[in-house]
Amino acid sequence: MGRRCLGCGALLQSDDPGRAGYVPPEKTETAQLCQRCFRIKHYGDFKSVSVEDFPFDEISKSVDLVCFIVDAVDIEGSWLVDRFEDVEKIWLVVNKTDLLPFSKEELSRWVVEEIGWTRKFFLISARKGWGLKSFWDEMMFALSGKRIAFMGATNVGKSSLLSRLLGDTDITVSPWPGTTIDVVERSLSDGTVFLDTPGIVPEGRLYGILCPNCQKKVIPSKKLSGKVFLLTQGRSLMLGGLVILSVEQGSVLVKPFISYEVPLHRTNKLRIYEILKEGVGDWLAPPCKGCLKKVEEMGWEEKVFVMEAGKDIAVSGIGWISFFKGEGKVSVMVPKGVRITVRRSIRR
Ligand SMILES: Nc1nc2c(ncn2[C@@H]2O[C@H](COP(=O)(O)OP(=O)(O)OP(=O)(O)O)[C@@H](O)[C@H]2O)c(=O)[nH]1
Ligand SMILES: [Mg+2]
Ligand SMILES: [Zn+2]
Ligand SMILES: [Zn+2]
Repeated sequence: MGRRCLGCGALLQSDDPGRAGYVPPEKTETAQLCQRCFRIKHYGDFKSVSVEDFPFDEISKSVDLVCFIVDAVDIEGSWLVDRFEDVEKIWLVVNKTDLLPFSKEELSRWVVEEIGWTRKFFLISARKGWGLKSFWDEMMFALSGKRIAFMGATNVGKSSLLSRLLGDTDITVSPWPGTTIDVVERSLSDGTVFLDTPGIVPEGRLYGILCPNCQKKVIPSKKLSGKVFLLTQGRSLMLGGLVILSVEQGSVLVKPFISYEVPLHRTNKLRIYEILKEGVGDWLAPPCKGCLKKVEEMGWEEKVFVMEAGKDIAVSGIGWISFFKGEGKVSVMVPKGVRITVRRSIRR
């Protein structure tokens, strides 16, 4: 067996610069990191590599515990827990809670009541270190000497979490989905083995169809704080040129919770096609021109919901819109296939 990259888990090789794990021939003997990880770490220069047929099921069966990580700002989109047959073995870990403007109690109650999760779960922030001590202590109390895998959708922070827990900065982390490409293994002296794994690519997550530049804008990096908009009948709110909320009947006060780098534009529904043609990709971006072309090729789809105060429309991979006054029939336009969920708001 060859050596693996300490950052992304790829088998190191010097044959094909286009494939995962490449290191230049003069570094074959000494390199700890592949060229791709080196570039991510030192230049923030990301290259996407496709991960095919990763044996998720085999890995989950081979370990004693699966820490299933979900993204607090996209719980529905990163909720792939159903893939696992053996739920007994899963601890749910909700990461990136630092991005939410809600208390731990509010989120905790919502996970139980709205998601219906009755098993063990942790609310953490790998970035801020929140909740890590009790997570670590419980894990070591119950499972020291055992095999533990970190699994979940791409970009939820699996590698960040392991890196932070172990104080191991070799593990590669990046703002883009698809960073880890094979198993990254680390062992403790007591025999505990940690496996960081590639992310599962979720279906219907909006930023999955965008270029790395647009992804960086759409994926929230700062705490979300909604700005209030009043929308009356016939009015629309555009989240960049990616999501369009229109009021068909009634009037509502809404608060979009999305990355501050996605501009919000309020307009008349009648003007949307004109703006999509002339403004989006230009003064209203993301999407950039290239991403807009891709969206147009896929097509748009529109869904209608009856909304009232206390509910959210969550659009996987961009954020959610909270309704907190009024009621009405609204339509949501998104690129075809993007997942939309109506849910009870986290803050009641
Ligand atoms: N705000 C915030 N960002 C986080 C947190 N944890 C991770 N991130 C960020 O999320 C992005 C993805 O982190 P990774 O650790 O590479 O995610 P991953 O799940 O390993 O992703 P893949 O390897 O692609 O499956 C990076 O920009 C991290 O800095 C967190 O607790 N809060
Ligand atoms: Mg990773
Ligand atoms: Zn690597
Ligand atoms: Zn783009």
